Amino acid sequence: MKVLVTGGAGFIGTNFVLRTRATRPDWQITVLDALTYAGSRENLSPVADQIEFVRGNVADADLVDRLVADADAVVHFAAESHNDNSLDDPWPFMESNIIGTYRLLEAVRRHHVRLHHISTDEVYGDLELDDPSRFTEQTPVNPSSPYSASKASADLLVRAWIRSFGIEATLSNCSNNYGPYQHVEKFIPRQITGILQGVKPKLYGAGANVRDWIHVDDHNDAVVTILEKGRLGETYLIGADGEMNNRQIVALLLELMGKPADWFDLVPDRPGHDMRYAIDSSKLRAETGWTPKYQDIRAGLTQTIEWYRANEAWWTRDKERTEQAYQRLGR
Ligand code: NAD
Ligand code: TDX
Repeated sequence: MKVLVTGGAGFIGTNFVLRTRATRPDWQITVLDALTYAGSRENLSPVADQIEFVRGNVADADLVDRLVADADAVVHFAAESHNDNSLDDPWPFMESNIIGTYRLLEAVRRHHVRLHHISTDEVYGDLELDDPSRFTEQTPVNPSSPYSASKASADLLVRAWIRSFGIEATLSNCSNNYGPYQHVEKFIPRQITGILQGVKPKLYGAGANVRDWIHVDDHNDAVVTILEKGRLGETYLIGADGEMNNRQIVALLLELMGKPADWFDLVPDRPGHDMRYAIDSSKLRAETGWTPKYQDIRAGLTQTIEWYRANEAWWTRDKERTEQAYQRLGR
């Protein structure tokens, strides 16, 4: 199978390409990535001679048409992905996430190519802390930030192209990922790399917001499962029952990295900050048999901390610029 992976040089895409080279060696992989600040071609150097790499924009209609025409399936990870950036400058999110997805949809429609669209639980808005419910495939979209609104827009386009044009597509909405190769702007790597540099973790607001954490390998295994066993036209929620509040995550990182439990700062909150995400992934589990392998976040975080410790050169180049940007935002 010839698979076009968009955004394959970013956090989840890199892990997807490295992992599927090992688990699906018969797949021929082409990566399309614009190499924004969030993507790095070096991430793919272990498999550089086994894949094709194209630097380009998913919003470039001609390029996307050419690459899709040559593929059997597309896995669409490419997106601007950071909420804080979307609050600072929404436009790149509109172009990459909405127009980029539209260009892909038109290309898969023309060439009858299978598409799997990667999305996020953030499209469903947020839940209260004391609400026992979780998001399901029936939850109405209700996004809060320019980022999540752009992802919800893309999801709605995919659903419309399925219904109106009969394209062969599936969608998945996953909860918060952690693991190797995640950009230092994101919560967990920001705190791990800060602690490694002797800087206290920074919690937004009171640190009470809850996220539903999943290891990136479990997300990517679910994506492969949906490609191989998912029903066309369907949406699947991906989650590993990993709800924790941000204070609890920081407490675990401090313990695992040998720092006192009170060694953190509270900083001004993110505007519009979603309170809680929680995923009910029983549809995916019942239909495909997928289950997460990382049942224990302690083990997953230990592996992630070790990766950042061992790969300092990978993250130091982005760390200073990222922290300068946070300083401008007061966070
Ligand atoms: P990331 O920011 O680490 O990587 C995004 C990649 O896409 C980068 O390599 C970047 O260069 C590339 N890219 C951005 N705009 C592009 C464009 N216009 N054309 C081509 N390439 C472009 O993001 P990530 O965390 O790996 O997220 C990947 C996907 O997974 C996104 O669609 C995101 O919405 C979704 N997702 C992420 C999470 C999470 O916790 N990180 C959870 C659920 C869903
Ligand atoms: O320094 C910080 N301190 C802090 O308390 C940062 C960077 C974040 N936070 C909080 C905000 C959130 O409650 O931690 C939580 C996680 O923040 P992010 O890593 O920015 O993730 P989030 O906003 O939840 O979105 C993530 O999950 C869904 C990804 O970035 C998205 O791409 C994905 O769609």
